[in-house]
Amino acid sequence: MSNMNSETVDTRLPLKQIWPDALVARYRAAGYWRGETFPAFLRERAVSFSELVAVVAETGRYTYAELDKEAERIGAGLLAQGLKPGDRVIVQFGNVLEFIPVVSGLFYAGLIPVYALPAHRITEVSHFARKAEASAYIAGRRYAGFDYATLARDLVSAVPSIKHVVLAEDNVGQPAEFTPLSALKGDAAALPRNLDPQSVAFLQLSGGSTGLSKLIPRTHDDYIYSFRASNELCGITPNSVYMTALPAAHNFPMSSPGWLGALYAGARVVLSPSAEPGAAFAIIERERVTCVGLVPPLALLWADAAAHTEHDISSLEVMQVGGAKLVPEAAKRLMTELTGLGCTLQQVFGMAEGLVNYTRLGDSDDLILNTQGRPISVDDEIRIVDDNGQPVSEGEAGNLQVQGPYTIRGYHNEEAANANSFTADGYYCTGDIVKRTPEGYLVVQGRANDHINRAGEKISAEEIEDHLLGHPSVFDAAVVSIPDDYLGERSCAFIIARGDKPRAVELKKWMREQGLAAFKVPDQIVFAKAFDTTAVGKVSRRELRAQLRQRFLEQAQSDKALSDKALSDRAQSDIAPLTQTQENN
Ligand code: AMP
Ligand code: DBH
Repeated sequence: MSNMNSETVDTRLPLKQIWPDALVARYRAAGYWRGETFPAFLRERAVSFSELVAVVAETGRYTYAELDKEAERIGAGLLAQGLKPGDRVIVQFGNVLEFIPVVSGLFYAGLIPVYALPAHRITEVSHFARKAEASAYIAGRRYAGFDYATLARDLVSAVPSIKHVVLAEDNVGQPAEFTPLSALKGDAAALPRNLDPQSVAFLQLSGGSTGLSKLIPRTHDDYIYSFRASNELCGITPNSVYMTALPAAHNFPMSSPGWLGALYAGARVVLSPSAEPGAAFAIIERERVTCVGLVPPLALLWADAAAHTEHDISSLEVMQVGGAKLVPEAAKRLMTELTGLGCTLQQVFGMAEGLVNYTRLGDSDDLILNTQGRPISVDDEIRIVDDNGQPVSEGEAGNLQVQGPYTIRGYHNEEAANANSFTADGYYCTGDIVKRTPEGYLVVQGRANDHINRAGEKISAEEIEDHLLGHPSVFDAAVVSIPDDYLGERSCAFIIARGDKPRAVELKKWMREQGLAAFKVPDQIVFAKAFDTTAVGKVSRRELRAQLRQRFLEQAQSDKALSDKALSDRAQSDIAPLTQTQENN
């Protein structure tokens, strides 16, 4: 199956994605998998586009030739430290200049990046490090007020496989506790050539629909296909300027078409450390940004701000919106605003596991407003099935399953989860409930599993419940999503206290102190006296969550006079009827 030859470096990995031979042959014959690798295409662009600007960030910019040189220095420097091709390296940066040469350098060295988000803290990062059996951690020293040296120290003591820490320091010249990024150097001749294009290039993170995030192995061939094809559907050319306003390690701004698509095209990548319209608009004006990807709440914020900004943002040609559902009314508002700017709205429904759907730039307003697009590839095989795995009638809603040339066949090191997330014939069960229009476009209706999609950040109910149960005053916890005008969904934790009831603010503060990403701290806490149990006294967590959520919503609806603000204030304390109903049981 692999096209290894004597010159090919074997990255020693159990990290292979196994597509059936017939599919491998089909994807190659169709020209999706071309045997390209990340280092090969990056080196090629350094020649073809050498003097053009590749990356712009707050602290500077690199041409393609400079990016190549910097990637070579970092890659060779890491090998000189004793890392070996195939080793996994946790990478944690905000939207800063160093991020792209670091990732490129890892590719050059045949090292496997594991992408952490800047918001992740020791709980998440140590989990990724263990699952990936990572050997190194590379991060920016400081970002958004957080000092990653603290996290590095905790990580080294928590995960013995981490033998190397490299930090992009801003205090050059001081004696360094960890290797400064700027100090890396090595022999470029030591960099491997001819990586296997079917080997795993990096580990991306899943949103974690159950428990902690899982690691998603993506190969050179499959991922490069996904952004090469995305470039075409999003109009990316060497003249494009792509802005990364969401965290650059997220799959959406990385590959749909993302900064990788932009680099593949020889376009310019602009990293914006802030997605706040004031700051981002100034950058759009300065760099003449043509394309940006946003989550729905940000897109709406931008549309409002665009109406009275002093900045000239007329260079914007495409605004992509994805990561969470953009409801038709919001899409309409957005489209009206964007049309005035001469900018096209594009809906994107994707997942780090693979499948990405886009509305096409020339689609009718009806399709753009009311659907989440259609798959990139005619070889993305979609099934929409009922809970027994049987196909639903055309046009009916059901569970979305997919296999295709850039959708994974299994998570890394997750035997149990793989049994649930993949069918016997290898389709990925997305957990999304969708229906298909006669034109073959998908409309997202909801999802089958209990995660909260908080403005595009996926939060597992189970993971948060597990953490809450660690608090001495929490007897039981159930976490659900509640519709939210701004975030799309917010998280709400129903808590049964043990002994003295803690205050909601204290519980939230305690959660923040657990070394968890801040977006996982429940937005709301509601105390209950008891949860319903089934007749046999056993609780199905899913049913329980559904029931609590339903009651909460019914109650909110029954009191129409209650403003959103008043509702959330009240939710900080007990909600009487809920508690009472529970008492009656
Ligand atoms: P992840 O697996 O963490 O990459 O998250 C992917 C999930 O985000 C999908 O399975 C959907 O549940 C959700 N998602 C992404 N884009 C959209 C969209 N445009 N509309 C609705 N849900 C979306
Ligand atoms: O939400 C996502 O994970 C997502 C959204 C749009 C994604 O991974 C993508 C496009 O590639």
